[in-house]
Order: sequence, then structure tokens, then C-alpha cells
Amino acid sequence: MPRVSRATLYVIPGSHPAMAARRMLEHKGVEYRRIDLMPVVSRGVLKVLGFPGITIPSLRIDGRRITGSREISKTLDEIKPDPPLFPADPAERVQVEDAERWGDEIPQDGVRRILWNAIKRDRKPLRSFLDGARTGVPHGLAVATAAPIIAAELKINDVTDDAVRADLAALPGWLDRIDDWIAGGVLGGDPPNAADFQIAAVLRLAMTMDDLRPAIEGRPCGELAKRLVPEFPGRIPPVLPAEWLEPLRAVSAPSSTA
Ligand SMILES: N[C@@H](CCC(=O)N[C@@H](CS)C(=O)NCC(=O)O)C(=O)O
Repeated sequence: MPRVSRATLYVIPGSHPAMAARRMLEHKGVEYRRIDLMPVVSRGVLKVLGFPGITIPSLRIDGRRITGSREISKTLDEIKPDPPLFPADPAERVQVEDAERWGDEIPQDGVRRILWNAIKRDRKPLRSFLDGARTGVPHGLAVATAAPIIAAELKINDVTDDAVRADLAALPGWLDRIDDWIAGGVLGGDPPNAADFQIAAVLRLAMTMDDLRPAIEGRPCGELAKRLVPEFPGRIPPVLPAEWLEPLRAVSAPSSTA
């Protein structure tokens, strides 16, 4: 088996695909150095360092520079095949690749939009996402000066109110789809696969939002997320308009104290 000599993972605190990459590296037993970057600044840093893309996560491993959570899962399996992130059976592999792609393209983007919309309303919770991060900027200062970063992220990610309302309306369907994959054995198996890590990290970020957590936790998908990503710093108290959350009410577990 080829030896992995050196890995450096570039992340942003609170980035869900970065968390997926972190957990995949840990699952593979690949030692790595983590570099925490601030959003937007990350773009310039990755460009200067010669990565093929300007997004997080980006990974330098064995002299290769890779950008993107799906590129990372594929490359990790090439470099260190055991434990595998993709099934050996070709038909099963296609199912996992499809679920991973869907997780990357649909709920990953949707949860990112919902999060930035929440942060636009109250930026104080940003500080909780910096727990354990070393960005080189004092956390209080980072939050106090975050307005231009928030404005840029709203633009970069097309965070319109209409888009976020559509994401919230779609969320129950996303959760059903994930639970169906768990019931069908595409997700939630042993060992966990690349789609498990991709989707678990997305749900874990969603669960940092008090507005969303009741709709997720207690379901098979919420359990999977907590098992594969036991720690995800960050907590956003309720902040989204009540009528936007109407689609989630039907799927939220009743409060145990009610
Ligand atoms: N879909 C990509 C994620 C790309 C992405 O948008 N990453 C965000 C962090 S979650 C980023 O780089 N944001 C910083 C920026 O755009 O300035 C993947 O799974 O790798």
C-alpha cells in the first residue's frame, strides 16, 4: 500500500464539506494538519497556493493539490484504499456516488444558504463556530468585523429570501430521501461510505440551527449525523421567520417537555 507522507487540509470553521473531509481523513487514519481560514480570504489563499479551485475543502496530500469534497473522497480511496469510502460492487458504488453527488449539490448548498440567511439576521452566533479554530484573528474581532464577509457570502451563494424559503420547504423531502437511503442500505452501513460523510456533515451543520434541529434529530438521518460527526461547533438560536418554518412543523418531533 502506498504510504501517505504528508497531508494538509484547508478549512473554514463551520464548513460542512470541510467537516466531511476531516471525518474521512480521520476514518482513513491519515494524519493531517488543519489550516483554518476565514471565508472569502480563503479564496485568495487557495489561489496563491496553486489549488485547482478556490473553495473549501482543499487538500494537499503527497504533493497533490485537490479541491472539493468529492474529489477528496475519490483521491483518498486511491491513495489509501482501506477502509474503503466506496463499495467494491459496481452497482452499489453507483448508488453511493449518486447519493454523494446529491448531498453535495442539493442539501449542501441549501443548508449553506439557510445558514447565511440566519447569520445575516444576527451575526453574534458566528463566534460559536470559531470554537477550537485558529484563524490568526481574535474571535471577538473576527465577528465584529464580519459584515463585509457576510455581505460577500450572501452574494456568492445567492442567498435570497425566496431561495431560502424554497430550501426550507424542500428540507422535509431531503430528510425523507436520506432516511429511505438508510432503510435501503445505501447509507448507514459499516464501514461508512463517502455519501455517509457528505450527508452527515450537511445535517450536522443544519442541526447547529435551533430552527432546524427539531425536524432532524430523533430521525434515522439525525442519528447517523451525530454518529459520524460527533462534534460540530456552532449554535444559532431561533432567528428565522415563523412562517418560513411552517413546512418543518409537521416533521418536528414533539417537545418532550410539552
Ligand atoms: N461543493 C463544494 C463546496 C464548495 C464551497 O462552496 N465551499 C465553501 C465552504 S462550505 C467555501 O469555500 N466558501 C468560501 C467562499 O466561497 O468564499 C465541495 O463539496 O467541496
